[in-house]
Amino acid sequence: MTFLQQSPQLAHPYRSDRLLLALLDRSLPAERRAALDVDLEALGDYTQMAWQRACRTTRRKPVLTQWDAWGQRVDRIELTTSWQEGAPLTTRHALLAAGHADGEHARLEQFARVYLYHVASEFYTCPLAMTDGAITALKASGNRALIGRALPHFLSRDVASFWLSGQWMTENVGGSDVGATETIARQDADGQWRLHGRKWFSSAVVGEAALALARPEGAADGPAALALFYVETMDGERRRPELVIDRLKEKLGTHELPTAEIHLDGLPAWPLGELAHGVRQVAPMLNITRTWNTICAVASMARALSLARDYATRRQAFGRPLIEQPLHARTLADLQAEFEGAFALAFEVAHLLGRVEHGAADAHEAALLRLLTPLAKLWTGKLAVKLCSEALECFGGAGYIEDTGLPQLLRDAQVYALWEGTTNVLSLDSLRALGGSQLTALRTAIGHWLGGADGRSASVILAALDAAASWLDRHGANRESLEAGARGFALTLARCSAAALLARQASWSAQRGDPRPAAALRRFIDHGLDRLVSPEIDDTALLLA
Ligand code: MFK
Repeated sequence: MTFLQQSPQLAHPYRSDRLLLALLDRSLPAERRAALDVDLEALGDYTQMAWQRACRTTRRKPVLTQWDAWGQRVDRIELTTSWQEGAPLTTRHALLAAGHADGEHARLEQFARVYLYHVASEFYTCPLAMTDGAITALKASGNRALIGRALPHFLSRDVASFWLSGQWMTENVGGSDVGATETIARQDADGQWRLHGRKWFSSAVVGEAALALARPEGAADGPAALALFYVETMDGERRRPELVIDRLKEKLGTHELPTAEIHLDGLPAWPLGELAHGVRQVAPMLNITRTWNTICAVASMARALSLARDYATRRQAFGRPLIEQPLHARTLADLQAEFEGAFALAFEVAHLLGRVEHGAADAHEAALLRLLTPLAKLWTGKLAVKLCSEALECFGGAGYIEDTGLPQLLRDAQVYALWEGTTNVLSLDSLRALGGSQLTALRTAIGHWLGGADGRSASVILAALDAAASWLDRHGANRESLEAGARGFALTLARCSAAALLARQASWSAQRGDPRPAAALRRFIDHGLDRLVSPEIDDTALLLA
């Protein structure tokens, strides 16, 4: 053999990430910035080690053993190496506790950790997200007994006392339509609530606790009659017999994540609050897990681009490295610009979340957070699939070969658009977040972010925002039209927000001699901001056979 391909090398995920470094330098007070460095360095080291290890080893999946050799039901799940490392590593580096520390920067500091750790974690971030959501929903419930019982475990920095929580909503009939939940909550002779039913997707079945939706026996149909319950899954060292794992799912991606179908056969449960309006009570959890989804989508994009960029410097074709070939360089730069927009929006949501939770937010910022959370989730979920697909193409045939580790990036990216609400469910949630009001909070924020922007960028962004506002005026009164165009509307708002945030970063970086964010902004704007569609009333007719 005369020629061998060089494999891509993963640059240090923290030290080489200019976007993350600039974000933290711009946003954090000096002493908090310095204190954070130790954890981010360590997580970057771990992530780089995990990539090198994954390149040397055959990928594994979790294995469920339902019965032991003597006929006992055991429902034991053997986890992959990264999952076994999850609890010690994440308690040591406070992936959950940091988000609930003091100060408006707590969430930013937490999600910087999540961003660095996510891909290496093999989606151990999924149960972490659920646990973070459970912490937030429990706090919002004000249920002091449950808060006192569960939060010291969920927030523990000591692996010996750490618990994970699941979120059990999805059912056979349910899916996105959570109101169709069939699980029943029944009180036994001692007044103890017990859950009976089947949960169809449980992504954190290895956890010690969960929040679950169920219909109190005798309650009416529909979502408003559901209640939210807290459950524990373990009885000392063994799983409670009222929780049965039916099987692990075979999924397109996230293979290391043991997603299970489970049966609840009288599992003891405690209501978080009133025995109704469970969706309203679980909503704080949804918004937290959607933020994790956003940050993790951006982390997958960062990984795909980092490898594609590195490979472009190594791979020689037609007499020169790919990076020197104009069309390849343009392809990568186009991806980079989209990624920079997604990064800016994702971390703005993280920062805003911390500001709102700590009472540091201005009047418009709570409404802004409510709107940007679904917008960021739906846009980054879709973009991750597109970007990972393009990034794989940058490797030619090698991007399609399983043991390069590259196809997994695309398979895993597909999940960001699905879980925690599909793109369409999130588009409709954006309308719910507006609640019939105009775009006042977003307009205020964008005006603020454009403070130092160049005139051309500012006018293009404001024109796209005006177009979205006019679209809303035109269709707001007709629910059918509004819903039919909700995705285009949401994507336009997401792109306008991202562009304005890029403009803010561009002016900060230009003052420090870095012209790259301004170049990313120009290119992002050139890709277009307006994704509005005119709703067609004959959509259904077109689809009929
Ligand atoms: C590594 C990355 C980390 C991520 C890991 C993820 C693992 C994922 C595994 C899963 O995917 S778990 C399942 C995820 N399932 C969903 O996300 C459900 C998707 N469906 C929806 O979001 C529906 O829109 C919804 C269930 C909320 C519709 O329910 P309803 O009851 O028909 O909605 P309705 O009546 O509009 O809202 C009920 C209340 O909740 C209202 O408040 P009020 O009662 O006070 O009027 C709403 O305002 C409120 N609400 C709904 N969504 C909200 C919200 N409040 C705040 N934020 C929201 N997002």
